[in-house]
Amino acid sequence: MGLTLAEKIIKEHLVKGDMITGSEIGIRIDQTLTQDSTGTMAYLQFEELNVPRVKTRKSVAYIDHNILQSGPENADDHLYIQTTAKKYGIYFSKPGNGICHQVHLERFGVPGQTLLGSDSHTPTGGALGMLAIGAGGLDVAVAMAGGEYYISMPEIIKVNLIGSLPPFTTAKDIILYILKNLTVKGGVSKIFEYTGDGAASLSVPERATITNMGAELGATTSVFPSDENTYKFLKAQGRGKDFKELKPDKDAVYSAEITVDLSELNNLAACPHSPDNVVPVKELKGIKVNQVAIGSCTNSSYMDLMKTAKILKGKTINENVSLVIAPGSKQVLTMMAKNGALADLVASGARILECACGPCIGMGQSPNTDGVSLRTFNRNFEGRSGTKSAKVYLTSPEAAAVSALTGFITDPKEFLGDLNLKIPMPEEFLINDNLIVSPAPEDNDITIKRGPNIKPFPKSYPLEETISGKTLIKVSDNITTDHIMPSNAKLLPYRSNIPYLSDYCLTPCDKDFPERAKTNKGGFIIAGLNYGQGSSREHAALAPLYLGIKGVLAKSFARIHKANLINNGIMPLIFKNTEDYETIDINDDLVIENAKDQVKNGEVIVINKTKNIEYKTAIELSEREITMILEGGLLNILKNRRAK
Ligand code: MIC
Ligand code: SF4
Repeated sequence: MGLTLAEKIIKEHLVKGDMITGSEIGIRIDQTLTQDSTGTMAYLQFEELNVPRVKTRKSVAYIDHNILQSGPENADDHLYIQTTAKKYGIYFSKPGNGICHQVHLERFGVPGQTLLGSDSHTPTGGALGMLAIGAGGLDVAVAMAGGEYYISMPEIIKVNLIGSLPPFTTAKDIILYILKNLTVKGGVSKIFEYTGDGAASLSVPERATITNMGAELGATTSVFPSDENTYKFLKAQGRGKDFKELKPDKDAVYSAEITVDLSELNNLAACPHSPDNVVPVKELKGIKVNQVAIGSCTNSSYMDLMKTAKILKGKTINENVSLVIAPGSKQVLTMMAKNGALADLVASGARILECACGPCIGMGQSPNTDGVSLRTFNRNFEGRSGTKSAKVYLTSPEAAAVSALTGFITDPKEFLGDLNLKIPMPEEFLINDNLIVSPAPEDNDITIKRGPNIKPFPKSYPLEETISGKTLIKVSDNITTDHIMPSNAKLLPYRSNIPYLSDYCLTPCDKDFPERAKTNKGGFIIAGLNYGQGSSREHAALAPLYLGIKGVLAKSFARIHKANLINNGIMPLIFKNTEDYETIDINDDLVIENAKDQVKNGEVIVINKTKNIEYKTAIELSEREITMILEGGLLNILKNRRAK
């Protein structure tokens, strides 16, 4: 029986387990990436592992999220990451060099290799035919130390792209179309493997828009074959030697198949407040726009911004619109500075931001109260922009640029007439890696610089026999990590200070939650479906751990967040009867007896003493994960092992 492309890569990296859907496998990791908002934690954890040098083929630390320096915290964290990288064998991409996923694609990604990143959009690398997965910082730290990465073997879904895109319809519209159909929970435990003539026709940056936003489906990852277009991109990046042709076997067997006819697609937009709330742009016609933001790891490539520049050239943006543009990398920005396209952007009224995540993670550029912001990004969760009442729509750069000109949400087809927007792949990108700092040789005496904002991690303890506590909060479906651990310009500087951050934990859902948790010395969280979707931030597990959360009872969990809870010794419990969710209220007293045996058996009875009801819950753990829950988290296990 033939293999899919994802199976081929997994097979080549398989260290533990068998490739049977749903069973746990451990894979060897070739490359890692971190960014600064999760990186500080990942490197603190790496240090705890006591390994003198990273053992991966390549590890890169990027500074792209926490770039606003309104106090010393971010700069201190950058210095901590830079000195750690230098010491332990990690390449360091300085602030200004660009967004991790864009730069990694340009300068480091290699077809057929595995990449683990402490950022949920790491699957962007699938555009090059990598098996690229997002994870919590601790998992990335373990991978840097040479440990394998564990997932349950996903189902592999074939996405057959046929036909070709109509004018002004883009890769963004392909993934928005898939999101509309499959929703933000549709990809959990799945790998999406793209094939077909339509896939072959897309350039690497276009493929990257799709694999990037596969994260919004909740997918483990997405992957494209490595073909002629991959070679063209790598060659233009001066990395033709990294190319390797990769494709699925002809008789590969997939769990399911989806076909998308590109010729039938429209310009689409995700409406507030979820990336799967998708409608045709033309249905939004006439909505007044206050802000347009172009950039983010989804749509900030050279081609994306050149198209934007072509649309804006010689024109002025609408007087009521603020247009901000954050190029994905220094490479993109310098190329556009040299060929004059940057001048066209500036002349049209665009405000050029540094090459970083910027507004995507609420690092500035929050919209006005009740404002409408049209963004080329991947997430539009409520409040993520920094303005709770803002309405954020997600579109392609084409739709964003024309809307900036008209001041209203506008379908590019209606505005652009016969403008030729084809931007060919450059023969050569401008290559200058002067902002990538190489690590020091192995024997070095580099001193790591630690700012005063770095606080110790919260402690976790082995599981007790009887666990009791109150229901501290009850939340609905699709709660994101942005709800659990909000991120914005004010909070991101505290990513290495869990005690501080924990005062904001789940406050978008209930502002009294942290106080209630502290008063009751911990307890339980009750949630609906797909709890913890979105980012990989393990702070969404560390802050609850600090607040004494013992378990989360949910209808289902998002993959990375579930792994982060387990890594930190917090029980992810799944209601066997989803109606039970309705019967629990805040402040109910819950008890779990014989916890250790129940966890080992995979079924945990939670007794609601207040209501006199018992809930059957499943705790779906591998042997390895059972040990983590019993011993109070992965770091404890690794430390105990060392002490023996
Ligand atoms: C995001 O897009 O939410 C982030 C910020 O990049 C996160 C990482 C983080 O929370 O620091 C992600 O996607 O993993
Ligand atoms: Fe940065 Fe936004 Fe991409 Fe996250 S989604 S890595 S914040 S650009």
